[in-house]
Amino acid sequence: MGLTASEYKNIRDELLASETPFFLFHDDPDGLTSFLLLKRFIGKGRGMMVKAEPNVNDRFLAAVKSNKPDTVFVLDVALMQQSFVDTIKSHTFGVKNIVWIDHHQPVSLNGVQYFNPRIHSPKNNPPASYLCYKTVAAERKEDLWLAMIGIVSDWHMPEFAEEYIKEYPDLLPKRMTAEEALFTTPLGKLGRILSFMLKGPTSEAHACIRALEKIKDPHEILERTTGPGKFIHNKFKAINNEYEKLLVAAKEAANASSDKKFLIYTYKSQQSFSGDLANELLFLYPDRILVVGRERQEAYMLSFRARNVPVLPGLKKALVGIDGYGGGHENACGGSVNKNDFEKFVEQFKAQF
Ligand SMILES: [Mn+2]
Repeated sequence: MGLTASEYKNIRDELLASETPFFLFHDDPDGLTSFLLLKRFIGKGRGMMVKAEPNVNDRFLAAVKSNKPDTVFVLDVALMQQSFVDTIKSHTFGVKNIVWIDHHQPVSLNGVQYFNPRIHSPKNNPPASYLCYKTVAAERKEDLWLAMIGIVSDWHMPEFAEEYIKEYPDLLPKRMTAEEALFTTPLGKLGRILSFMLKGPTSEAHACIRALEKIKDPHEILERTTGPGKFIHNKFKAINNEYEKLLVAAKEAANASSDKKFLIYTYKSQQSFSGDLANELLFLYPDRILVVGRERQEAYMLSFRARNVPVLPGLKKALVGIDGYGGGHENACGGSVNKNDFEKFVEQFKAQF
């Protein structure tokens, strides 16, 4: 499970050898905690989120140039462009090493030290935060709380969960599935806090990340016992109020509808909550096929979930003759459909199941 002992050692050696590390990480709890685990281990480095498209490409050249790192670490990001690698390793940029730690579909690039457990076996894909914690755990046992937020948020319950349960029985009372932990325990709430604190303006997200760097115990956030803990909780609360309203409306729609096979819910918001809503609604209504859509100017941005049937083939077929697109995993996927075609799309989608 995970990487080999020599791979973990390799990553450690790169971390310890770097004077000026720069981290590019996915803007979700898994990516964020990966960054913090490595930064806390070496006590230095700067970080930047990879937002929108999970792809490290030329849009990050300026940031690398101004930070002048000797090593760039890329965490929990599925894609990287060869042109980015070639440019930052050129004489003008002077980056010596690029270390890429990921658990998405393996890819191949030149000039990068690539660590992906799926290369060993396709089913071996624990989250990036799991890999980062295993890299630093010998010295940073006290960061287990942080690692567990990232790991469980990425739907994985690690073999060392018992250590966490022993230390924080109030946050995770017993071993359970990651999904159950996400929606029924304070550990799950911490996952949502880290997810929501990254939403909204980037400057606010950065302020929350700086605050999180100062946190030593998760109760500081949950119980607002320190300044940084309070700061993060306040940001979470503002975003969560909106989320809770949407969740209540979605539940009302689900309970009012006579259709118990599908749950189709659309909403308007500045923020995207579709992934979060779809996941929680699937937990609450495990037998339904879910479509959650955020209404934007021209189109609905959609999330699809189903537990008992693959939803991706139905989505693909339902898109025939529709102004829209979609893709993703068999049981969790996304897409977009033009407003003018939405009714027709829903009809075609329902006909597939
Ligand atoms: Mn991940």
